Amino acid sequence: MSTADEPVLLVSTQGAVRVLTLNRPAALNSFTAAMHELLLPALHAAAADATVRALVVTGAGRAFCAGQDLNDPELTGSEGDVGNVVERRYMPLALAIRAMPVPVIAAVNGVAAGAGANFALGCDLVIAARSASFIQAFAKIGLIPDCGGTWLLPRLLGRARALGLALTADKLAAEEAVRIGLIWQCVDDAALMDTALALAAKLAAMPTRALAETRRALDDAAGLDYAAALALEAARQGQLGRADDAREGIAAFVAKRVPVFKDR
Ligand code: T3D
Repeated sequence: MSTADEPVLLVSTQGAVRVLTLNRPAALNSFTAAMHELLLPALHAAAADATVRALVVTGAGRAFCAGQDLNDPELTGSEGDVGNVVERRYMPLALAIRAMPVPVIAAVNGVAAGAGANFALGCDLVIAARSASFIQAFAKIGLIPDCGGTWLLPRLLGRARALGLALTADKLAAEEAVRIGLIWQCVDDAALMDTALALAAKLAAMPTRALAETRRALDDAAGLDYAAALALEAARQGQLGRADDAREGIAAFVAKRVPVFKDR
């Protein structure tokens, strides 16, 4: 249970895994200016810390995140300008997640709505509790999907399902989200954090730089034709092949020992 004195973002570390917990449970962890002021620096800090090799984001209480706090003075005040909030808050947030040098797991513990849904979907792997759900809530309040939704949804689902979710703003249950390919995995509620942390620990022991380069290559290849994507693979593989982790991975395989990866 959080108190008024608790920070709206909790930061903890378990071995090589950094965990960021959105912590405004009474308002379903919706984003405020104060939360953004902590979240982006926390992402930058994790990115800059060489001891961090995987990141988990989750929410406190019964929700993951209900998107923008629609009561926040930054939005409702005289300076309130939705486009400006999106540009100053959600663009840097979405870009920071996509540029993390370590794999990012969203452990979606409950409802993820609006920018909260797309914040999760922008992560590398999304694991949801069985009771969780995803809502592109924007159309209900006269807005379009943001925090990367217009880019992510059609790529994850195809145009028909992307538009279906965005136009209806209907709730999508976690199991259905797995079935249609929106997220990676759905587990029993009680198993969510253990599953997410075990996966994060597994990824943390893997060649971090190659994992981040895999994300980057997939994203970059999405805008290329086949031949250009093959050329990009060759160029990036060339760089990784000269790095210590690839030498270590190959040497460990040949010597039949467990590799120790250090690149980041
Ligand atoms: O605006 C910009 O800057 C542009 C950026 C936009 C990005 C966006 O994210 S736009 C979309 C914003 N989000 C929403 O529209 C979702 C609004 N919330 C809901 O539709 C529902 O709360 C949920 C479907 C997520 C959950 O429903 P339910 O029935 O489980 O919970 P509830 O009773 O509606 O909410 C519980 C409390 O959380 C309630 O407060 P109360 O009555 O107990 O004092 C509710 O007002 C509060 N809450 C939920 N979502 C928000 C919120 N308070 C502020 N902002 C919210 N987004």
